[in-house]
Amino acid sequence: MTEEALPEGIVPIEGPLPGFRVETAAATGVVYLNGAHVAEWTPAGHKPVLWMSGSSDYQPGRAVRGGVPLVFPWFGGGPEGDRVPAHGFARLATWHLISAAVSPKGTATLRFGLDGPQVTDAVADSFTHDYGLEMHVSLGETLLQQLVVVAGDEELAFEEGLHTYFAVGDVRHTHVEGLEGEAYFDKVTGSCATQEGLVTITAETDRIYESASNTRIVDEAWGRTIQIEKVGSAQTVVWNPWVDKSRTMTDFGDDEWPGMLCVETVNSREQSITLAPGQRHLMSQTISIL
Ligand code: TA6
Repeated sequence: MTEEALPEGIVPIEGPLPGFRVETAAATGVVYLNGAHVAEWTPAGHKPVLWMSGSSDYQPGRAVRGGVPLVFPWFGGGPEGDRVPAHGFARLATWHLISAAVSPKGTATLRFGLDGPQVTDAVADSFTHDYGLEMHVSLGETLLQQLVVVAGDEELAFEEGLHTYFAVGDVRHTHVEGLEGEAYFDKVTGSCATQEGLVTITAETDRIYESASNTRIVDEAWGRTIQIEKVGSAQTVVWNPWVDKSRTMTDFGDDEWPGMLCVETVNSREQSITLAPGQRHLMSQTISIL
């Protein structure tokens, strides 16, 4: 799709990464071609919903610290913990724009594609090239993201995620509803547990919940509730690095952890996906301010 064909309300940008800025009556936002990465989304009349580190890298082929990094074809280090880069290579690859449109109400919909054969770097060579990905992003009063994975001529097994960084007023006065009673794997302690009551953040928190439920982030400091509705996802990951872990990340400011909370739409480990040749899988999330 050429720049000339872009509808009013969507403009190309070159910095800090190539991509597109959305400015409509419904919302503003930014999506980079690097990883089809939604970096900003601000619905009209609200504070920014997505968090972005002030220390993030913006280099093609490097992860961006914030917004909605895409996880494919493995989560973290993969089922055996031995895969690099962390969270796979799809978020580091340059996607292409398939189409762009703006609705009469100002919802901007951009569709991006990544074809397996396009991804030629050495890391991707450790994974089949016989697949296709599409990321559909609609930015308006709500944020809708749809990740479609299509298997080629071979069976395709993968993990996936939408690793959303949410902006909150103070994570110490924020809780997550919708995960009560759910089993989870605690990556901090290495043990399994069951969620008792609301999820509150009082230390480094890194949990993979076995839950297909919708969730709500209740931000007391900013007086807002963010709802995450999901389709095709069997797990929700909740992550905040807290003090010590933040200091180990060069692209994460030491004093930034109170302002963010990751609530992620995921299929990993026992919930990884296996597609038959030619089969498709859709995983989506719809984010809204209640
Ligand atoms: O989703 C939580 C997590 O797996 C954490 O363990 C932490 O590593 C986080 O992702 C950030 O990963 P990244 O590779 O973006 O630094």
